[in-house]
Amino acid sequence: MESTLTVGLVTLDLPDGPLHLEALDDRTLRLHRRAPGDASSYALDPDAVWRGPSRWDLIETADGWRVETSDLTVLLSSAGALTVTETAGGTVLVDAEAPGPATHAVRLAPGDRLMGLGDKALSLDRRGHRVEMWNTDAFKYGRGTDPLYKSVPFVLKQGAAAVGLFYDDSHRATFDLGAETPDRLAYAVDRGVLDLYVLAAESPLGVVQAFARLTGRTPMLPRWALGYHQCRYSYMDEAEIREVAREFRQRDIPCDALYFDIHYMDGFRVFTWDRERFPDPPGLLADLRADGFRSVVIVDPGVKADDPDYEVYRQGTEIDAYVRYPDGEEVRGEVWPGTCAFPDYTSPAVRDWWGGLHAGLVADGVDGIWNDMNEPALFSVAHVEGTMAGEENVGTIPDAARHDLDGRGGDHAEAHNVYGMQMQRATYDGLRAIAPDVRPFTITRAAYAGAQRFGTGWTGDNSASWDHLTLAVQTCLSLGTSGMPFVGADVGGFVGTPSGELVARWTQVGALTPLFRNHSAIDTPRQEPWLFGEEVERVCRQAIQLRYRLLPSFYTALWQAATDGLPILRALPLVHPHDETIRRTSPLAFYVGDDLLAHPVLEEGQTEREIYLPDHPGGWYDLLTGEWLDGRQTVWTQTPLDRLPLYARAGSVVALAPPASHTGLPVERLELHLFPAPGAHGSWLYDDAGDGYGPGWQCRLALTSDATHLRLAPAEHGEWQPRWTGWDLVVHGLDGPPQTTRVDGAPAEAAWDGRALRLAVPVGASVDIRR
Ligand code: MIG
Repeated sequence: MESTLTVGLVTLDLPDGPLHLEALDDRTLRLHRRAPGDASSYALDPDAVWRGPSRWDLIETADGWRVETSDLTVLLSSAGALTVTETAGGTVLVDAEAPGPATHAVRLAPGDRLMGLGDKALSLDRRGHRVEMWNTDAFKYGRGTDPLYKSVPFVLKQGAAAVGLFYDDSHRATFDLGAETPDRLAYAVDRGVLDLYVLAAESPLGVVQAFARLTGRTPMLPRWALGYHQCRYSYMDEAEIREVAREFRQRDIPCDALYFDIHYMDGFRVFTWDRERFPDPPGLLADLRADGFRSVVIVDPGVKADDPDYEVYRQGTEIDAYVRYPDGEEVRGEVWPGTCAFPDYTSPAVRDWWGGLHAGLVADGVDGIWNDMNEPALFSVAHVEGTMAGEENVGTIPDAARHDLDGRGGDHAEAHNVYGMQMQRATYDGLRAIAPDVRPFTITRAAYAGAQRFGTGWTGDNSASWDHLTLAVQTCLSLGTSGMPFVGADVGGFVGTPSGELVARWTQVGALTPLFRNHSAIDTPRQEPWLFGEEVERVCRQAIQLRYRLLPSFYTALWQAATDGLPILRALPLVHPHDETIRRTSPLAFYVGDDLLAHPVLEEGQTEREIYLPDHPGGWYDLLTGEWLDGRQTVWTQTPLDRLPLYARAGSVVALAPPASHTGLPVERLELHLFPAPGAHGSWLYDDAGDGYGPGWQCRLALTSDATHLRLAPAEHGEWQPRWTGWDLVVHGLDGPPQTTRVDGAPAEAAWDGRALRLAVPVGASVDIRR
């Protein structure tokens, strides 16, 4: 065994080639077979800085190497098998056998759960399944359909310890997650190489944060991205979309964005408008904007290639933008516009060109871009003599096609899984350049690890069924666990016709998911919230209004995602990894940000149910009634159609905005609900202008409580001054009217309403209540 050594690096010269072990820091390892200087990863955040381990003690042993960082002890056998333990004691990871050039296997303990892996239509814990990484247009997918649209080769293994395994190779890969042998996780990549990152954090949320550090965080999105969005395949013309906008305002249902699906284009040619259906886009979009609606338009990758007068196609040929076969033939496939060519988004020049094409849409008043079909999905691939012999219709660009891969050159087998992500990147960067003072809003269907750096995503063509409502929650939670915090599923279901009850319950779930978009397919009835009778309309209005009331919490959680890599929605096992009751009772409950616990109803006809409140010092408060409930207990609760069970963590301060028809309206006063718990606690509240790149305002709302006093002490940071004229405090958890209430040290008026104390204070005021 020959080995070379630098600080933080060991190389084994194995018979099948070198294997490197590196430490990026004391808890982040990389075991890989890439050549030095190989920069092929599209997943890694180019801005991440790794300082190396603070300690790196390397000892040669009888069978390999023993390495110690300040936190981990790593054994690397002479054949390359890893064993990682916490220096303090616990086992992190044990390889089942030595890795191959493109394989790796890890031992699973009986209680280990396997989360992550992107948008799989499976329960949160994927153990026992076998899944593939290959972006696929999975129209009408069902439970277990695999693969789907996104490929995130990242597993969070939670047992006694939490560890992340990220296999950074974009080629087609498979994970056997204990399907073949229950105690073994096996990874194999086809034509790629082993490039494994081991993220050993102290908690599962820490693993997710470490993965975000590695692959990047979501950018801050415009505030309107968190509003309610209404989509349809398609709103067919100007009159129809104006009518939809009018209905929202007349019916007092909040809405921030309307979507234009493929029929807005002239013969589905990207970057054009159908002038018969939409004669005056700038006029229409300006009117919508004046009424508080943003406009998002779909842009597909396929460029119509059979029309000599089509400017976009012609420009692309001039810069050699399209993917070709090895013999130089352009890859042609059928998509909506007819025969299309496909831009190679793995080329920087093509990304620049594509990004620039959005200038016209932005000038027309378009606010956001929706990238669909970017797996890429091709209805059929044209047979090209000599190069395609024997190829089936693969539904995508054939493997042999050539890509730039940022100058390195390679084939579609390597580029496939990053194609959609690089399209979204081109879009994001284009929008940044065209309108530098505005935060881009992009939404993608296909993705690879790291796509969160370029915006948001949705979960594709789901169906209007109760099981899909469950899948929507599972998929959004899993994507959050996989580094993609800002996602949503089509509310109501895309395929099929939902019942009113399903739309109502799904709107409640949507009100809790970052991307809150109702969408439905062309051959189904329209699906706006008022089309299912008065009761459903009322319930949907209430759920959407609740979302607008919760916007300060969502915006704060978005800021945390953008700065700290925390998911916006947090599956309960990420927060309470050792609470076994969750697994049995509440696999689908989740946190929104730090403080809110959601138990949405996902079953038909469920008008009462059990709800598990996890262990939490000080317990919980029902967000809407203020009722206090102890932790680590199961409560029986009524869930009539209009009830969405939501709880606030004791010790938190939850800010509620007044109901509003859209996010563009100034928020005059914020309502701050204080949910005290014995001891020192508190919450974060973030605010800024809602768009652009100006300063922010971060406030730590410290809340302390003991037998005699309750204190709110806000600590404000940042240059931004929130525009609220004041805060209306609602203090829960008091036994009765207090003896005295002081605001910034001076006695103040406060009203006891029989359950809570209410008082108006200036923004940032400290409050001292003597019980
Ligand atoms: O084959 O653009 O997932 O959201 O409405 C259908 C039409 C193509 C699939 C997307 C869906 C969108 C639809 N698209």
